[in-house]
Amino acid sequence: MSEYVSRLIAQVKAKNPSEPEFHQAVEEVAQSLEIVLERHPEYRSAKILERMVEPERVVMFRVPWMDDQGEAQINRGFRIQMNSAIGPYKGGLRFHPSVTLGILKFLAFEQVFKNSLTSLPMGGGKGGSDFDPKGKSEGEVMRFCQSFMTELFRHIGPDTDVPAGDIGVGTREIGFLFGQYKRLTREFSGVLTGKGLNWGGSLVRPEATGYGVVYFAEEMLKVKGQSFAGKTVAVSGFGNVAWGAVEKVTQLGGKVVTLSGPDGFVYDKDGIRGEKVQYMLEMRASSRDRVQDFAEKFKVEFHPGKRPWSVKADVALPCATQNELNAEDAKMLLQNGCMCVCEGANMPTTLDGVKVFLDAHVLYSPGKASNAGGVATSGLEMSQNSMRLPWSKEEVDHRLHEIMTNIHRTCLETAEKFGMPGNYVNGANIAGFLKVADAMMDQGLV
Ligand code: NDP
Ligand code: 2IT
Repeated sequence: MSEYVSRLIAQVKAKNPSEPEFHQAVEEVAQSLEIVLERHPEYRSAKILERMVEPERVVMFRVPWMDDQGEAQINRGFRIQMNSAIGPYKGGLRFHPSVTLGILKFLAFEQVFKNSLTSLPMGGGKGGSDFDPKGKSEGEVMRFCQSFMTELFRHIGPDTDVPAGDIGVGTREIGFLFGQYKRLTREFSGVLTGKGLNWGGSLVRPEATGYGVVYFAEEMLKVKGQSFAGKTVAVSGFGNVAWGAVEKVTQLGGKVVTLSGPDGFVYDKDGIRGEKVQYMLEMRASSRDRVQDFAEKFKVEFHPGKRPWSVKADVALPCATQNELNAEDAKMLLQNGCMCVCEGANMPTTLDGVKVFLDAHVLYSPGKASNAGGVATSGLEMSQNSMRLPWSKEEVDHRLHEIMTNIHRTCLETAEKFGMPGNYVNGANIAGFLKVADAMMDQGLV
């Protein structure tokens, strides 16, 4: 590692203690950028990377709300406005008990590069709360969302910062948040994406992240002259991203044999399709967070407390959460003949897991490239809101497909240009960086 990059990583660690996920995200990107910073000393002297690891703004606030028993509950809310060089801050909101400042900073940092790769004018941001939706009533979720927005509304806007969903935040929560924003501002605007279809949402947004992951994986397979037809696929997670991915893999002739939740994973040798895919929506809406329910309903194998990486699969799509696949899991996948790992979640693979995939030269793509279809379709929702004109399903899906194909090509072309053919990690990091860095250079020291 160059002295410049190791010094930068050391500074980030010293300045942001107890934020291991943020360190991990920065380390991965900074290592990829070594060669760029070498070739372009102007980025070093303008301290572009030093600026990019410092959020433009962080808002942290109290979220008080009343539970169904009449007891006061207090959560913590955040919005990280990471980088606005190429557009308004854009990125999801996560409601999960594991949410901390460090987790959201890693997600916001990743989002900057991802949004740049989409080619749409969106800066990077992320937010959320340590609120746990598990087991909460609809009334509790609504009161929480209203209280959350009562503070957040003053920091966001359709040309300032446009939040959306992530873990624990779907159309229902976006609805409660949007209703409160409208009430506070007396404005009906495209301030959030992932809205319901009747009130400004875009067709295909719910499916977009998962579909996008599979469109991207399809391009990866094409590089080796292959396709999804007849392939066995291991998916982790069971939420929004996993759902879209399972549906699209099945449409393309692949067979998804696993899903996972915090309680373990299910193995379905016949393949997850039809009503089983529909049931994923019910599982998520139930707020029970159990895939054992799926195993019981469809009488398939359930492996408590385990992750799905020990099964035999040609393709793996990690779609649950960060650091859910380590070096040992990676080796197991390879031993079982896995040829393509395409990330749906954000940073699901640990740094040593990534190294295993890169050293083995299998097809491996980082989430910031392959899961960009969600935010890209959010960008398309923003366009439709600005025009006040909705597009058809075919139009949105066609644009999503085109964007994913372009991101795939950009990653490979950039990797090639910088002498690392086939390395999607470096390709994504470098291409995502260059656009933002050049915009920052143009805009002066801000
Ligand atoms: P959902 O809330 O729809 O589903 C995620 C589910 O996965 C949660 O119910 C969660 O359960 C569960 N989960 C958490 N940890 C694990 C684990 N270790 N193993 C298995 N399941 C687990 O979230 P999304 O599908 O929206 O998000 C999944 C991932 O995709 C996240 O990394 C997110 O950042 C990323 N992503 C999402 C996009 C979107 O548009 N929604 C876009 C791009 C990326 P529990 O709460 O109990 O932990
Ligand atoms: O991680 C992500 O890209 C998302 N959760 C989607 C963000 C968005 O603004 O649609």
